[in-house]
Amino acid sequence: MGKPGNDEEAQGRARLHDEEVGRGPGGETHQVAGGEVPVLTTQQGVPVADDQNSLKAGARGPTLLEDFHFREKLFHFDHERIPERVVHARGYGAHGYFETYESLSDLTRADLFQRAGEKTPAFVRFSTVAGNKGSADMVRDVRGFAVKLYTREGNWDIVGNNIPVFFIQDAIKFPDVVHAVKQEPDRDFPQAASAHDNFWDFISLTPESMHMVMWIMSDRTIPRSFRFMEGFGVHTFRLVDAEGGWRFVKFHWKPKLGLQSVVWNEAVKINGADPDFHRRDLWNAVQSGNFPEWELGLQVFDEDFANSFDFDLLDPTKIIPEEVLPVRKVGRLVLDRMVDNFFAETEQVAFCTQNIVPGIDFSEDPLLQGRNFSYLDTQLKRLGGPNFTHLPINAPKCPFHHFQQDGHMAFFNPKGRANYEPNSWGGAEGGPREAPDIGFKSARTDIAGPKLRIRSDTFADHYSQARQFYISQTEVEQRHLTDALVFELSKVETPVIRERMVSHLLNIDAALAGKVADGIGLTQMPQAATPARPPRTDLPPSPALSILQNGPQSFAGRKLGVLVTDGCDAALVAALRSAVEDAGGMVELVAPRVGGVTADDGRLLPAHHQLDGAPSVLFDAVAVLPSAEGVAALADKPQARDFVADAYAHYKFVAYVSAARKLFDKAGLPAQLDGGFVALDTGSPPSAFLAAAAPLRFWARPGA
Ligand code: HDE
Repeated sequence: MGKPGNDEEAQGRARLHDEEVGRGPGGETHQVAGGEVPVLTTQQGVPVADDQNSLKAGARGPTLLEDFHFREKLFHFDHERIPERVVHARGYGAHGYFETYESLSDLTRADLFQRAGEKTPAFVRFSTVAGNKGSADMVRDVRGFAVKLYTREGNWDIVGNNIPVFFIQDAIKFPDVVHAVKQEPDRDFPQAASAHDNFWDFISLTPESMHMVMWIMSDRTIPRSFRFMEGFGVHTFRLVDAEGGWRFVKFHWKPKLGLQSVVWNEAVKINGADPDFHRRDLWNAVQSGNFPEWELGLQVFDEDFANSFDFDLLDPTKIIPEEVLPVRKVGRLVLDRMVDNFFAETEQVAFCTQNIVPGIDFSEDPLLQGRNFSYLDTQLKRLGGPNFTHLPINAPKCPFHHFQQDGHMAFFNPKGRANYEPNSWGGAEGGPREAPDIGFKSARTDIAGPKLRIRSDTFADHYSQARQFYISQTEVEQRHLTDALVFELSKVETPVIRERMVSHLLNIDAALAGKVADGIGLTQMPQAATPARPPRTDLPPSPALSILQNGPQSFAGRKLGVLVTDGCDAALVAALRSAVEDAGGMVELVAPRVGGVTADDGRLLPAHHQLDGAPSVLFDAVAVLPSAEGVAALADKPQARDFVADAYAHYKFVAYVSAARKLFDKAGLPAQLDGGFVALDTGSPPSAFLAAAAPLRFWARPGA
């Protein structure tokens, strides 16, 4: 018996990992002040007597080389880091499952789609692209949305983003776009920011990126939370059925709680107040049992559709609007468990686009084809050898049997005599054999052509869908997009690069180009860039592309920050809390001291945050509930004034009591409060506030 990874072996691996490696030497324990604890040992399992002092020749003498515990400890520490990912270095993951709604056997033979109700274990890692591992969460950037599905027929990785298109059409340009966006090499800044010359220089010389530019300048790149963003497989893939027939497919992940982003001024402040904002959000949601959920949607189409569509669907800078081809929801992804250890799981997880399963296949998209090389290659560098699939986070959860052996850190080499095939050793001794009936088969396609280093003519339209995206946005969203372009280009120091960008915008929307030109102080409008193919202006708006038209319908999953002082109305705070919790939201109290406040009933209300550490940018909406006595001291604090001024400036809904007026006045809020303010002590119950706050922002406020 015993080829690598048979059932028993897979279980053995789990046992080895959990019990032996994880829990130390044979369960030996001893009694200390805190109770019964495991004995500290070296990596070799030798019990350690003193972990505070190194071995010395005399009390003040040099440390001795023979101190193996000291040397082993430092040696291991010195090697704790592995190379961070070249892109997507900052990420955060969670475990969960994918549940199939109904059998898709008519479309694909992929095992996970055969049975309604089937649950497939999943691991998801969200990330930013440009920032280094320690960068802030809320930077303007594309978010990675990488899903590993441990199916019964192997691991399937959908390594996607929260934007359905990409900057470039051919993988050969990937090192260039990544070099351009990351820190400039002579100065090593800016960190995690596209607002610099090199990025916009490259982009303005790469017209194919214009569609993606519209997406990255929209609020899609400042998502409120991983939980409120979409995911996309980006490329066209294939679904292959049991008879070998195939159709094209595009993958979508739709958040159950609706789409939501923050505004830019808020993003800047969140990065200071809580650089781990997205991590903390996912951690808190999962740990409190509010498991985030997305539905998997498919856009399935045949070759006739592909041939008659406006654009080439092998081009990853193009989408199929949902209004043209609806997204069919086929299952749900639920994240219900955080990792035991960040490094072992989230850092060491190795996603590869080449990881597909029978029933799924690639398309000829040249970006996808290039990725299929790059991911495997990058894991070798990052994880140090070819056996990264032996790590528990990367190993399949189904049985697996093969003859691959040796290499760094080989945990599970074949047992027995056969490590090759064909061989003459019969039965189990001979090891696994190929299975033509159930094994992976590529979709049959007829491909022929001259060998050429070329870009297809059918990829030449660079502006039409950029325009379609722009005109699909609400007025507020268009304003944000314009402001983002003005912000980014204002950070560009070289005037010709700024002008070159405006020359592209002229091919997208003249009014947008005009506003950006005005915003960056261009005195003369440049000529429009010469397009490779004349842009179309007849594509209709697609409401599915707007965040605000696909936002939340309730306060579920959202967070209310409640500012309180001593003497605040305990009954009102309690009523508000239960209304928010009934709506599926969360409440956090903010007080002058973290120890809490003494409410009007004499009881202590413990606070989650001290005011300095909890600006209103951390919340989806706020309630300002000071007592008449407490408000004066509050109004003297700049942090309290910022709390309400920012909530107002970020178009948030504000619940309040009359006493808060003094703070509002000092913070410079208008005397005539708008419809985003709901007074709770003059008849409006908390439920009315929550109903009003369902859209989460009061966009009618001036300046939005
Ligand atoms: Fe990636 N990408 N990528 N990428 N990508 C990596 O793999 C690459 C692209 C995406 O959470 C790297 O393990 C090439 C598109 C995600 O671990 C690397 C090209 C999309 C993640 C790599 C692309 C993505 C990566 C770096 C152009 C959306 C993080 C470390 C052909 C569909 C996965 C690593 C995680 C990571 C290469 C373009 C998504 C270097 C060559 C398009 C979500 O292999």
